[in-house]
Amino acid sequence: MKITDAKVFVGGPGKNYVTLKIMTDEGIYGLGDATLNNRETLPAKFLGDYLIPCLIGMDPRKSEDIWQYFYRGAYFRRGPISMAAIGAIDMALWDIKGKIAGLPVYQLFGGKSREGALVYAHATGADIEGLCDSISYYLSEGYQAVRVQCGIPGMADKSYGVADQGGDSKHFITQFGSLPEQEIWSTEKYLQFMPKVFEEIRSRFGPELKVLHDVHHRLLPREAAAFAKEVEPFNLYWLEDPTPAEDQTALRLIRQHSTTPIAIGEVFNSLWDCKQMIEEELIDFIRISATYGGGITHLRRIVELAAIHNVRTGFHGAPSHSPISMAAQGHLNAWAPNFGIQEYLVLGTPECDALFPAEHFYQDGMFYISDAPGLGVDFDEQQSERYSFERTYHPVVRLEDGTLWNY
Ligand code: KDG
Ligand code: MG
Repeated sequence: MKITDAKVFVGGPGKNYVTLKIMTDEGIYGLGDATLNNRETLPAKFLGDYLIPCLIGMDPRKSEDIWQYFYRGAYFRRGPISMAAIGAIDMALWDIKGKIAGLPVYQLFGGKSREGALVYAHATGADIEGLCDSISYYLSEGYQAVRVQCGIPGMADKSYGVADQGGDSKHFITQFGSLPEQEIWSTEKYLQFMPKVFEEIRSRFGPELKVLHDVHHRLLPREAAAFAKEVEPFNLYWLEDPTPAEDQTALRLIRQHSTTPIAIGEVFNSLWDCKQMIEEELIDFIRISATYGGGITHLRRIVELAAIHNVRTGFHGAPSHSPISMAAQGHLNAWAPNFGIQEYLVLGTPECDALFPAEHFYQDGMFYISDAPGLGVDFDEQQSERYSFERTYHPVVRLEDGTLWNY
């Protein structure tokens, strides 16, 4: 069996998805996702200029060797652009493997460890009232876990993860403007207000609700340690990205002072970004995604390492990724012995469903992966002609005195 061709498409409904389609001489094709949020053309270009020419003629069944060829075989390794491109190839090869076997990909890992995978939604509000309305909405939709982000009084801008007032929090997408917007952040105001938000949520919704919160890399290690300790009584399911993710040792201070569970990793692109924090058991959930994490082959290696160190999965799944990557993660979630939770935003607009037809479904707070062979997602090339690339950016963040800060 040989790879005969591969194509990359950039675009989608309200979002630049980067979709790779690998064709073979036996008519079977595989799909992969290389969507690097707000940098979408770069993995697409890397695939087209450098990786696809090498792929032609390779045996698509050799997914391990092909992964090693592009990773170990490269002099300049890692980084989100390169790993998103390798990740898309790897997903597509697993898709082909499943289609050859006539099996859903999770069967190739060892089968299902659970039927449905617990998911969490994004609840947001400009103030506590708005946030509680948003939580109530998700509860009425059957969710058992919600990420909560709230506007901070006195802060000039909405804080991270808060939809514009009157905006649609159900489809919150972190891409803005054709040039970066600027947000102003105050750590002091955030630290004063956020514990009150958790207190109010617990008093209104009780102890059962799984409450998650994303600090989005904004705190210094000492601040994060104090905050994690202060919010312990509210029994968070996780506190995400308390400090900038590149400093693995920053998490030691948090661990020494608090038992609040820590989740990190949505910006990681390799095992080497999280090896130390997993081995030292400084975190509770690993959030690396199949897209920029080098695909299924590499993510599975991380999940295995995490499993022996009591770290559970909590893969990134904001609409930064396409339904192809969400399916790849869905197959891993069905199998992983150390599965924790999956971030899940409703991608299911009619336009998105038409572009990526699939039988996977959400029900009562759980995501169910279909039994279709391969990843179980298709890509409608005719639909894709409706869309093209539109440049977007993440915002940049400054402190109130003008100092540049972490988005
Ligand atoms: O591209 C950035 C987004 O994916 C990120 O801001 C989303 O932090 C995020 C999350 O937890 O979903
Ligand atoms: Mg996050």
